[in-house]
Amino acid sequence: TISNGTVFSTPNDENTAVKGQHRLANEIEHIVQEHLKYVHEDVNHGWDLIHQDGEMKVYRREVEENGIVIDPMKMFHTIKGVTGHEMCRYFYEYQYRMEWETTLDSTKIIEVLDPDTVIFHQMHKRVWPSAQRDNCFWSHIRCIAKSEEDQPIWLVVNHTIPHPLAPIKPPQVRLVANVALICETVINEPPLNPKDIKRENIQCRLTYVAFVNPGGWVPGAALRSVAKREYPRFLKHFSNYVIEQTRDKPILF
Ligand code: 18C
Repeated sequence: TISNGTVFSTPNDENTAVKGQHRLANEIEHIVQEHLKYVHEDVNHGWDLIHQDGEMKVYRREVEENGIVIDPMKMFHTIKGVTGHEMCRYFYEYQYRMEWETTLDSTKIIEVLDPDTVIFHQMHKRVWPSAQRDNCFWSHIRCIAKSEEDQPIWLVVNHTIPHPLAPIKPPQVRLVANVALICETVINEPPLNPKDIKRENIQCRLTYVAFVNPGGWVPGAALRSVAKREYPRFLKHFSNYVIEQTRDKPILF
């Protein structure tokens, strides 16, 4: 469906609810637009490159709020052989979550708002000596067309919200996160017939941003070292996971 140059994807055809017409629609729209606005913000000022591995670059901005470390993270990567849609699809869909997410003890869907928007409740692994963290968030996938010729942008945003079906149960601590995975597909040496595009002709340019408040005090130095280790690990592991999953499948544009 094209309206004003914007295409809202239809990934899932079991339409149980009308797309984009639910109580969180306005909030989600606002957060999605914020992410799109800052996606090309340059990282030369105030951001430290804390990890680099081939095409992968991980940046961090050191920020504390009331003595709690809430460093924003921003990472870039280029992944060969996959599309932006594929990266976002595997990131969004519940059934793959435990196969690539290494920081979780559990995940469940507690509400479906529309085919592109669900609410998850997740329990993270406990990192000694801090309390275990959980997170309740809406997750939204979207396709944004730029023009007829360009490949669309695909994105997923996960944003914490309270929910009656996910009360906070101490000693667990609820973290507050706002993360976005934003992907574009690049087609190299495109064959004349688009049907002849092969995995070797495609790559995905990815930006991932994370604003995470641990939701209670944790030793800052420990948090920074866990983050420095875990974010690159996540990105590498998740990318390899999608490469493996899609290798012998038809390309999902
Ligand atoms: O985006 C990711 N996952 C999404 C889908 O599951 C999810 C995003 C969540 C935001 C980040 C959550 C961070 C949780 C940290 C809990 C404990 C870490 C466990 C480590 C296990 C060995 O919607 C992928 C997210 C990749 C996250 C990388 C880790 C970030 C570390 C941040 C530290 C948080 C503080 C808690 C522990 C401090 C210990 C001293």
